[in-house]
Amino acid sequence: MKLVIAIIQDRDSGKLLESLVDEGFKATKLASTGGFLKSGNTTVLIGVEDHQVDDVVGIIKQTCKSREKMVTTMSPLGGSVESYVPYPVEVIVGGATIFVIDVEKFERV
Ligand code: 2BA
Repeated sequence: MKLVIAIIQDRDSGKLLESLVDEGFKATKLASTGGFLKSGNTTVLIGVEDHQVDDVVGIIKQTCKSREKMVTTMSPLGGSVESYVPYPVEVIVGGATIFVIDVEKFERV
């Protein structure tokens, strides 16, 4: 058995969960926060049989879109570390960041 962990954008979570449930997969949604942007994202846990991993990854690819986000960062003014000016930087946020890990034991009691 495998555990698929997908970190996705909040706005894709409804569609992904709906598609997973429609296809008969069980999933858990967790509220999470990205370390870089420090803004909310969604982590979805999906426990599946080994042969189902590609199907789940396919559903994630179909439902989660990458988008550009503007981040305001601080830059030293004229090389001086005492004065900083804010400037916008564009980052592309996935799609999805997907980890697939082996499950040693699975039980439902
Ligand atoms: P964040 O850490 O908030 O990162 C959001 C986006 O900012 C990233 O999108 C990437 O485009 C950019 N970024 C992240 N760290 C950066 C850095 N040190 N320098 C420059 N740009 C940087 P994604 O790569 O699509 O990641 C989306 C979210 O997935 C991340 O949100 C984080 O919550 C998670 N994630 C990505 N890679 C991970 C990893 N190796 N381990 C754990 N979580 C990860």
